[in-house]
Amino acid sequence: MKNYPAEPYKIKVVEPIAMTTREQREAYMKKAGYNTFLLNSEEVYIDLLTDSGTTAMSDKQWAGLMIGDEAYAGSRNFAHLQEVVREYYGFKYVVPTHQGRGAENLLSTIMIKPGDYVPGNMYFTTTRAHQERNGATFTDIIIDEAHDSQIDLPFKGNIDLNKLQKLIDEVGADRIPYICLAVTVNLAGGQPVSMKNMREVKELCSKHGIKVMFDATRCVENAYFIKEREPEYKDATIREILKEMMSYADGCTMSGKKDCLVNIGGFLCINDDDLYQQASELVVLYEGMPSYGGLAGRDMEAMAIGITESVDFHYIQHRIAQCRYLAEKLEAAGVPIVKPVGGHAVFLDARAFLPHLDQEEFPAQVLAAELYIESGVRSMERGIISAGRDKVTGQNHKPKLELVRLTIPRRVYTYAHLDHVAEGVINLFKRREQIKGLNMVYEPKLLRFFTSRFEPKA
Ligand code: PLI
Repeated sequence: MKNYPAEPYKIKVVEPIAMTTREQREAYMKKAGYNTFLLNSEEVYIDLLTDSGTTAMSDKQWAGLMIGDEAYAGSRNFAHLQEVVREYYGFKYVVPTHQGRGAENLLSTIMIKPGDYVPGNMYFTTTRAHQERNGATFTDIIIDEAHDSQIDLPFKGNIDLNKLQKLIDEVGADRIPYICLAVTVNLAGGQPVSMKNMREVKELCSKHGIKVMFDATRCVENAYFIKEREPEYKDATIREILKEMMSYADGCTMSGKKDCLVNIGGFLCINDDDLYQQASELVVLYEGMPSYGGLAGRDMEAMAIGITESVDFHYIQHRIAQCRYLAEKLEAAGVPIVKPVGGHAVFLDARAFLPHLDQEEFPAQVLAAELYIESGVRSMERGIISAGRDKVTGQNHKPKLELVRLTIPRRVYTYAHLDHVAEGVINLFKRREQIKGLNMVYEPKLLRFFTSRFEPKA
């Protein structure tokens, strides 16, 4: 008998997906320069590229679109969004943005001065790019274990307080405008941060006058792990946990395309009056009026409703169970994956999968390309290509984690789809020795993983 929760929703609308042949997929992959970002969606059977903006919205959210108030200023949907954000997250101000990186742009621009340091629990691509663009150095202060794919810890996203203290001692608190604490940590495998750690980080930062800014993108997944793994929270609701988490931050950036269950949208939250004033002046330049910030009224409505739906226990329990279901199938066949399984994806360990390849032959990139050819499943490289180059030396960053992310969109695929994914990965694993590396033949300067192109090595 099954030992996983069935879907807590039923299907009202369907979207047919492409059924392709292996020959077609080989041609599509070649045309896309062996970069899964450059495939057309119509060439993909199961799309696990990302969980960002790929959510299936609920009937209530679609109904919400119809009550979009598209006034240029003072839209009622902004008022609704503000009310929901205050109620569920507890922050004083919210500035809508077109997506998460819009909020990162505002936050980095108003808070960073050249020469500053921004510590964080592992980097995220766009987040670090905005920090560096404003003259800061990103410093990774996540616990060491997060860089090892095989260490199984309940809160592998935690900040190492000694690393934080050391940075403060070395550069001085006045050169650390804020700490960026991601809940959960995407590139570590979707790993959560404990409530205890958040509390301790806040205490240490308060002592030194450093602000704590959350990257709240997957905060609901983090709340679920706290309920499951931190005994004192086992009887608390997801909503209560979320609110307490946010009480340890001075603000947050949010990509609404993940845990707010929408296809587009994001926001910046701030408690400080003066910082809010600065953000609301800047948002006019980059996004729009502070009361819509790059979003249509209808999008703000869908996001407000999505926030209320996201804290439903059965929704989030099912989401995490889907990740575990896929992971268990892969592990049973000996496929190396990141442990423990996080909240939004299963990550293949490409180093262990393809031990015969050097990191500069791009094992994760080639694994993602081969998985598509094998099964029509689109995944994403999260290794040396995503990590980019050192801004000073120009050398490749060489992250310890060389991963392929199988990201599960919210409320989109069934367990049968995941069976197909598992079968594709396992087939590839059986013929892993035949897989050769890639040469990079085109490399853009910024965020190269999106558009770089490759050719198979001879
Ligand atoms: O894609 P945006 O601009 O809405 O959000 C940027 C962003 C910020 N933080 C984190 C942790 C993210 O995961 C994130 C976007 N992630 C994408 C697109 C992903 O595929 O994971």
